[in-house]
Amino acid sequence: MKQTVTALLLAALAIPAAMADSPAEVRTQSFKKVLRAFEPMGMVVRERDPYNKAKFIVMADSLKQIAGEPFNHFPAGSIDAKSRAKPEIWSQPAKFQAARDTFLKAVSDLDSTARNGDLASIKKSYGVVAQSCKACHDSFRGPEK
Ligand code: ASC
Repeated sequence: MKQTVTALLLAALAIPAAMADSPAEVRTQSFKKVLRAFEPMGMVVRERDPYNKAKFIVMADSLKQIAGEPFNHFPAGSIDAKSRAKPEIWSQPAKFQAARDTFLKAVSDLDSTARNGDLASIKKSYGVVAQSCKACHDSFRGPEK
């Protein structure tokens, strides 16, 4: 009886590990969070939503807080059936790091502009972030599988 209980407990403990997402899936979810933090600012920049300085600062802060997180989820060779990550991420690590740093700098600059700049300068800073997304995707993200 005691052994059965122990076995059941051990089996239950093993379930979360078996269901855990792959590193690539965790990474994708993390990038989606970043995109969801970025998009509301795009609505303002495209003048679909009104510009409110205090609210924009909150959005820029939120993006800055999480922008680096996906980059903690690139263990070597973590490409699964769905992942669009290219092998170049790991074969050209300096180039990949530079692309990440460019993105994080652009996000930080957008946050500064949100505090100190007007809507026109925010639009420019937002564009630099979007461009840094695209530059990294062009080099390091393959087509949808
Ligand atoms: C986005 C998004 C990107 C970049 C890029 C900008 O909102 O999802 O990948 O901006 O499209 O050109």
